[in-house]
Amino acid sequence: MTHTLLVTGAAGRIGGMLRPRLARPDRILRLLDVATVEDPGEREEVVTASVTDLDALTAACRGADAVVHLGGISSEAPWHEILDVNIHGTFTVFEAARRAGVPRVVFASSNHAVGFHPAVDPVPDDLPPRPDTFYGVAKVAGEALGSLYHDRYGLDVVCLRIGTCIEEPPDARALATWLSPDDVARLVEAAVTVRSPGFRVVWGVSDNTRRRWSLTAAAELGYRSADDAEVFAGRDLPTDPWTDAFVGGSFAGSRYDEPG
Ligand code: 15L
Repeated sequence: MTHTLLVTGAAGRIGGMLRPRLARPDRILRLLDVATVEDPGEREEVVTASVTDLDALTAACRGADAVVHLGGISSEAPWHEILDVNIHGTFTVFEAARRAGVPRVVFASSNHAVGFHPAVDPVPDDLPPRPDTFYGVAKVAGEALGSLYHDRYGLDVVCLRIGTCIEEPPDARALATWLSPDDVARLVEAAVTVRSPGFRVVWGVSDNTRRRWSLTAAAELGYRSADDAEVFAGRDLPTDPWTDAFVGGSFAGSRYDEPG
């Protein structure tokens, strides 16, 4: 049987990592973004729409078996933008999934939902919200929406508190927080396919030698990391004073004031 995965924010960095890695002969990837999705393949469908458009999202959800919600602004931004794209956009995704009868949503949350927690070792799976930015507040809101849509409507919802998901660690902090391109695909695959997860919040991180964040909850989904940022440890990577202070590193340390 062919399965359809709707991926929001598919033209973004993580979307680009996932497309080749989630491709399966029995799977259609339905790729939604406001930006251009480059070179769609045979088993890829493109939907040009904003995550804030409920009608478009509901139409895109029809016939899908799961939604992987990556769409949104990927770092700190003015409040009204975060509110519209990241908070309202995430509500729209859950509501569209419910309306269209999609049983599962995998939500790309972030370490910045809990970024003002001290960077202790180990950091457990069940950290309560402590956002370090408006961006992090939106991730907390997304996790809360996931909890509501699970409890109220029975959707399976897996929230991934993603670390630094990029081709190679850009700084010293990422030697601990890196989530490799192959590992993010392994994690999303586990979250999409595990039987009846209910509502879960797990860390999204590779099994780095310097990792502080627990992988116990992610392992319960069936995720097994195969990568370790330590292979990049010999490089002269920039560091900052916030790495060892807060889970969210410089997002917590650098002050942002709302313009105006
Ligand atoms: C995130 O959530 C951001 O989207 C990304 O740009 C990185 O800053 C990452 O967290 C991180 O914490 O390294």
